[in-house]
Amino acid sequence: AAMYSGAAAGPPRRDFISVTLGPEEAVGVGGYNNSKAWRRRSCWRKWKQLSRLQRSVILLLFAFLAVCGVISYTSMGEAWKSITNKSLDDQRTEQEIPRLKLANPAVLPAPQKADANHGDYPELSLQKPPKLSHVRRGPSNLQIKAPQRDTRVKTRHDTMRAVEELVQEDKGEKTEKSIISWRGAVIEPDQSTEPPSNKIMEPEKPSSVEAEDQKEPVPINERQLAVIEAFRHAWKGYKEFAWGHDELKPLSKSYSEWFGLGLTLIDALDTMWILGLKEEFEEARKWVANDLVFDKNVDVNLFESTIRILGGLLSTYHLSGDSLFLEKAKDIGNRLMPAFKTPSKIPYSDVNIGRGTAHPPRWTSDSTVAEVTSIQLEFRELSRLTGDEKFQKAVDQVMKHVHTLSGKNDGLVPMFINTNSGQFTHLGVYTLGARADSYYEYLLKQWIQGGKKENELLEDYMRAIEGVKKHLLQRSEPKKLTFVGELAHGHFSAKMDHLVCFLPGTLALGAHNGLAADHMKLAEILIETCYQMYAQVETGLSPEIVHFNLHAQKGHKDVEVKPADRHNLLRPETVESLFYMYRFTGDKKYQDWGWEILQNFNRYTRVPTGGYTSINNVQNPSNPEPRDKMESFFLGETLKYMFLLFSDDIDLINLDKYVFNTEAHPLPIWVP
Ligand code: DMJ
Repeated sequence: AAMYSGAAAGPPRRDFISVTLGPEEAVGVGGYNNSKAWRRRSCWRKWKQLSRLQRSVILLLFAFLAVCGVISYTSMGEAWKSITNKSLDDQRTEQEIPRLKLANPAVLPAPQKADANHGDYPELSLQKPPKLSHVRRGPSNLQIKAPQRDTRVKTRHDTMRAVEELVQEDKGEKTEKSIISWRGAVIEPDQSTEPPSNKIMEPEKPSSVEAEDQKEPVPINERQLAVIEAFRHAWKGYKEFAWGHDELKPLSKSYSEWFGLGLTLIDALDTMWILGLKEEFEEARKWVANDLVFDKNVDVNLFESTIRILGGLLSTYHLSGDSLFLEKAKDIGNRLMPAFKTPSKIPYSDVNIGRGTAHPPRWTSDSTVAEVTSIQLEFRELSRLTGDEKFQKAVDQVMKHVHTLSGKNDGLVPMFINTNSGQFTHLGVYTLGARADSYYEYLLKQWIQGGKKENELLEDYMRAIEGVKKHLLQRSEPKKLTFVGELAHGHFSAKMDHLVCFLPGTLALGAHNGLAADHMKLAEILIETCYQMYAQVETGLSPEIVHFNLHAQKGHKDVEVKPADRHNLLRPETVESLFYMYRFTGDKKYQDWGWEILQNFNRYTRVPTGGYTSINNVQNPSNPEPRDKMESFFLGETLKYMFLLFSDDIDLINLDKYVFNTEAHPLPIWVP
């Protein structure tokens, strides 16, 4: 090695400083004497041989290097100090957050608590942004266009920033306003302070119209392809044997009518859009344009036609931007309005959409609580889109009224409500299953839809989940599965409808939106139970209702099935919850469970000539007893949630922009 010095004056002259090489380098250079004395002597001799100038340069150089060393030592010290302080801050934050939680403990009742398998749910998760590492940040290859540019993709940077903000809050910089709590709920400040706004704004454009740049396509994976194949097979049967009718009867190659409004076709529109089935979508659109007529002397169920038809049309309008669907939505929305002309303003269950008359079922003046409280997302959105406030007013009034009613049990509602008196009837029976289920779902979802401002909805939701924990949770034997039972006049029943399996997904959605972290924990243990309702049954398909064993008995599983309950209607709830769980945790086991379920649908419910059928006996793999009916929600919900579950693209219906109605039709979250 040599160092060139050009510092000397006069004619250029090369001065060399020789550097003694270490042993390895010196090997092979010639004779080799590496004794200490020799090295010392040789160095000294060389130093002496240098000119004065050379010596001065070298000394100067050493002095310069020494100064640099001192400076860099001081600045590294500062940096080190700040790193150390930061990590202390971090530790402090971690310790203070649990303290915040302790102020509002939301603990599962003792028997359900702390299943070791599930570990600790990270404390920060109660307000932390979703885990996004598993999801593709790439765009979708579909035409779904996100409504808001700024929030479309959450980057790691965003995640870090959110955590930092949390730390800031925790340090007291936002002090009093930073967090409000409601019996275990911890809510982000901006979600909680403003009063609800009932004002209908200017008519809105569909979310897809406010489109942004085309995104790069995200490739569809094998499992998604299998869903597309299943959908096509189902559609083939519908198209050949039931086109334009409500439901396919795949075995008899015919159809059944419920409302006579092409229910399956409308329910499936947005699924086709999401799956990218353009041809099928176009063909169905033609039918909507030319053949869908609501001016018919026919009684329809308010709830069913709202969630399937109105919801389906609205979401298809948003995804496609095609005003045909909005026109049709307005038409059906207007025709359903007579249902609200009751003494109590609690709507009747049935409406004649041609005549404009409404009535309760023949045998009673009661309506079902779930039905009158699960039409809000759709009517509210219709008001927002049309600028006509009557739709929203009608359904908000129902919620406000139910909010004030007595007869609840720690937030749990009875199953019936009288359209004359406006009071709950048949008091004392509480379930999260049929007739009450989507009341709970829509409390949370309306709160999300409206921008997390309507505190009464949130209060009712939080109170209800506390009620579930207090009255309805139990653990089964032998696997100690936590399940949601029912309460009838003070007596606990270990019965759980498959319908209840919407709950893990809803709880996870709430936790994702900043609610109590223990909701996520409960979601995790409940989805395991819902999965077991499939896995413990001979066909791997869940029955409509199960009873859980509360006591260990030799040879008995957790799940018992009564002969009257062993049918499967191709329902979506478990797959729906699996989708939410996968989106929020990235845990692949949820995809695997969904995959098993899809395979079992293919094994036991697929009809070779086209379509899928509900079955009567999930316990008999050699003869599951086909029922000869394909429910519209199989295409509207079950296959859609399957497809989304298998996708790693969070922008394929981004859950920070859309909220699914109870029939899996995504509607936009309102942005101020
Ligand atoms: C669907 O119509 C909706 O999901 C509703 O909320 C419950 N029943 C069916 C699916 O099971």
